[in-house]
Amino acid sequence: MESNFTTKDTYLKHFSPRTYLETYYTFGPSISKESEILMHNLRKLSETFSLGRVKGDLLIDIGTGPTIYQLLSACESFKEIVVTDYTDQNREEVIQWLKKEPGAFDWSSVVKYVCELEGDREKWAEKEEKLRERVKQVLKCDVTQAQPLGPASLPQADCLLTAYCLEAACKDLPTYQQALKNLNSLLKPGGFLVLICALKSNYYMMGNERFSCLPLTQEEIEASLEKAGFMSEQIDVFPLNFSRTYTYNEGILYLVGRKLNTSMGIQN
Ligand code: U7K
Repeated sequence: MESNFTTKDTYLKHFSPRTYLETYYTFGPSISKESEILMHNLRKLSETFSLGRVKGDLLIDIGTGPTIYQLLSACESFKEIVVTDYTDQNREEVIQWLKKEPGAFDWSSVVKYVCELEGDREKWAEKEEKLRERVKQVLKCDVTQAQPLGPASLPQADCLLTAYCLEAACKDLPTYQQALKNLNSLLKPGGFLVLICALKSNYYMMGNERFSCLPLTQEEIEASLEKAGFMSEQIDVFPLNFSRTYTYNEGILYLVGRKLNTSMGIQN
């Protein structure tokens, strides 16, 4: 049977970071569904990383896309951050921001919002600098491969973060489960997984182009995580939906899990 799921090749040829950023990450004065979801995710990430429970040396962001919002709280709790994406143009977009190149996307209003959550809106420029300093590498990744980062040798991470990536990268549930197993190998036993997913989403628009998404339920995600050697510690589902012009979804899942310690008896 032929599958119409968006291929990796289509991502390389047709994914436009600019169109995507302008559609989903314009943090304007008029409140949109997209910015409500963004603010919600920023609040959850700030709870996770600033309450001090999730911290360590190395955090790897899987499928960073062209965005950095997801790292704004994490950069306070991790010494080193590695960002990764399959598409060259997404990695280039992030590098532009890291290097403060002219024409880089302006994240400052999002950074200010996070600083306000963390207690001091005025520290936004320092936070930008901190994040730029903590991102040590920008790597290619492919979650469908047994070694998602290829031959790049990194120590196992203390935390993996992944937002809206796996459901876009995986065409069916078995592929999704395998991708989680592939990611498991990048994480220390006892290490944290922070996952954000648009539930039951089957597509998202970028300009006039439709990109596929694997519709997943909370139950499918939990079962897949368990099979892949993770346990879920915190699962929140929020009844937030993207604008129907761009996407179909039924809520946003925010999950914090851990890699099981497979050596018997020892629990971190
Ligand atoms: C709704 C609303 C907005 C998908 C979920 C539904 C978005 C992120 C984005 C992206 C890969 C691979 C493709 C990554 C193929 C790693 C994800 C980076 C959005 C939604 C939804 N979704 S935005 O598409 C913007 O940048 N990704 C990969 C897909 C590249 C193979 C292999 N390994 N992505 N998704």
